[in-house]
Amino acid sequence: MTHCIFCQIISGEAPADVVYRGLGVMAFRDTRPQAPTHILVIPTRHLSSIGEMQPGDVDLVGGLIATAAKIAESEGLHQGYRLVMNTGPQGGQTVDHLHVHLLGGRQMTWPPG
Ligand code: DGP
Repeated sequence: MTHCIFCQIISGEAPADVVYRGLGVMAFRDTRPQAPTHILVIPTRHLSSIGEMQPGDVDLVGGLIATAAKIAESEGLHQGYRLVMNTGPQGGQTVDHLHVHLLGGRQMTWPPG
């Protein structure tokens, strides 16, 4: 059994509120939501972080962003939303499986914490 919680969600070993499944991409609701809509968009192939990206992964990451935009539309986030990719400990990454946070449903502030 893999120790990666997101890989466990992909395989069905761990539960999740899944909102989207596509070719090489999956999205589910965050269990610690920071906004009314908080969805994680992940690749189904394990990749630790943006820092581990290889040149051949550019399309994969582009696909995550395109998927997040599609989900934002289906979630009714017409007023806008925020995409976040925390990378490494100082970037606030706590799960070492690359993911895009899709946050929406409230006014976002800047700078982020
Ligand atoms: P980050 O801190 O950027 O690595 O984001 C990881 C997010 O993953 C964090 O917002 C909480 C969420 N999370 C952690 N464990 C689980 C889980 O088992 N299920 C779901 N749905 N989300 C999780």
